[in-house]
Amino acid sequence: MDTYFTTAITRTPGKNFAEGLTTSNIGASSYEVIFKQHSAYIDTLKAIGLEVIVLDEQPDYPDAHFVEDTCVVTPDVAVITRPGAIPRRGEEDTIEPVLDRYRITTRIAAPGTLDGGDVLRVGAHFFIGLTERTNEDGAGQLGKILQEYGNSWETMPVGAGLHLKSSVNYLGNNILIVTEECADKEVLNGYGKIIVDMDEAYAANTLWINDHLITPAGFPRTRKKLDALGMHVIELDMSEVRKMDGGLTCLSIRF
Ligand code: CIR
Repeated sequence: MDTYFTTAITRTPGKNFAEGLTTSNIGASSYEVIFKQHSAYIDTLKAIGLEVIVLDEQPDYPDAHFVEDTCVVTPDVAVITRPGAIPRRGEEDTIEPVLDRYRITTRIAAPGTLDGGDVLRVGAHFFIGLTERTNEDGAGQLGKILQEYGNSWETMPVGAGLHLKSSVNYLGNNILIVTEECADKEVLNGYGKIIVDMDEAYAANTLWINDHLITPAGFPRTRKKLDALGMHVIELDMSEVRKMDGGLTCLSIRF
């Protein structure tokens, strides 16, 4: 059965957010604009009925508003990650006390590395992407914990994009949204698929919450495919978030 989400944890971007890691070469990002885009994101989550926790900015960690990477939350447990990017290591320590209020917490230990952006939950099954941020050891540690709580898991190598969820996301009802590059991956057989066109690949990072689909603005062919699913589709401008290699899923922890 599909998850019903009630809560989201977010963090306000710091004024130094543009000092965060990025590989995209699409211009300098503006604090005023990202602040507005982030506020619109929070308003949207509230409007669809979630309780939204907004944590204070973390000036020591310019990427800290990408909270998703710091943990993996299931109905039973919150696994605090060990982020793969060294400048981001420590963000997870700021999230653990927040998650302690909701779940038993446990941690990924060295030499494991794991970013939450590499973990896709489809009910009680988890796909763990192997990337520059998530290694076999980190995936194995997470898998063992998930299994202890009755979940299944498998790894999948990710060839393009920063994280697994840059390329594949779950939209409920056994449907995935995938980039063309991931469309034929054997591990994803058995799911319905929305395949985004190559030049709209960023829109594969569409966020599904309780029959609402939040998708980045500016990808009309993907929008049309999402509309055909009959769910409520909301577009949000993610321009400044994208400049820092982020997307809709990474701005919140949902459970
Ligand atoms: C980073 O490179 O870690 C950040 N600038 C972007 C993280 C985006 N996170 C995500 O997609 N889960």
